[in-house]
Amino acid sequence: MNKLDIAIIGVPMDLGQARRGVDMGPSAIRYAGVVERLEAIGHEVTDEGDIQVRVTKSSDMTQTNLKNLNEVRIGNTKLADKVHEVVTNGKFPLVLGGDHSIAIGTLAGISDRYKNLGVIWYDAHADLNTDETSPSGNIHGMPLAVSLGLGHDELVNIRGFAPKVKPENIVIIGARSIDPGERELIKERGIKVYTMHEIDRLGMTAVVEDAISYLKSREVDGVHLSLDLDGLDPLYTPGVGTPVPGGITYRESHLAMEMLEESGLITSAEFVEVNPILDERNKTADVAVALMGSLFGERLL
Ligand code: HAR
Ligand code: MN
Ligand code: MN
Ligand code: MN
Repeated sequence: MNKLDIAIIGVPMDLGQARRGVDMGPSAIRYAGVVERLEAIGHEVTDEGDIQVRVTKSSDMTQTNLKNLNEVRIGNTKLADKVHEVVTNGKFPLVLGGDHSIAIGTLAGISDRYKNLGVIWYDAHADLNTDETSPSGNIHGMPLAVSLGLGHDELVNIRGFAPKVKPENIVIIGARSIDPGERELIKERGIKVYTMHEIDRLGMTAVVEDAISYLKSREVDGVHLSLDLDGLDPLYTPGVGTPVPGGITYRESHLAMEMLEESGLITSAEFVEVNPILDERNKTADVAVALMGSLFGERLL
């Protein structure tokens, strides 16, 4: 286990989707003992507190079908600056959500540090919609497209450059709800996707081994893990806003985290979509923290 200097950043963001309560995700994850858990492994952990998300509701002047565009942009800009600061100081950013729109800010904050950043997107969804293809107008369904430089300018250009990632450096794991526009984009850009079909068929061991060797063949100089708790089956993580049945199991997820830790590739991470209002006794936050344990080197023996 490599001793890390981990900086925890909470993002109480609930404006990228329609269900309130996901803004309490960072509190629920802290309550589940994230700091103590990572310290017990032997890491240096600093809780940097929360990014201020809800500013006074400013009237949106932009003509757009995107919900809360202005506030999502402002929150993500602050997050991006904070993540950039943390990375510049040599720390490992661990971002706690909040809905998945915050990946826009996280990726904007880290990507100028890596010339060839890899991304692992662990999620039931592809989050590859743009303002043109989105069926909902919810920005949490768009962050991966935004990071590719596709979608609304105000989101795409956070921190003044785009794109943040290359399509061939992305690996999606666990997808089982993909919209028509997303499917087209996946094919057109050649994005690597391990749907539930591949996980069922090959098993999680082969999927993660393959994902790791794929990213190595891309010669990535860092890998960001963006883990949406709805990637797991709602049986294990009921406290999410858009549950999709038929998901990844608890054991498979631990295995994936352990294998990613052993690869030594992961240089930043975020855990998103924890909604304590929809949860059962903080179960989803507990699972998030347990998975972080595995990702950061906790082992049974
Ligand atoms: N694809 C749908 C949309 O764009 C649903 C997205 C739900 N997204 C998340 N993130 N929970 O993975 O609206
Ligand atoms: Mn997501
Ligand atoms: Mn920089
Ligand atoms: Mn999702």
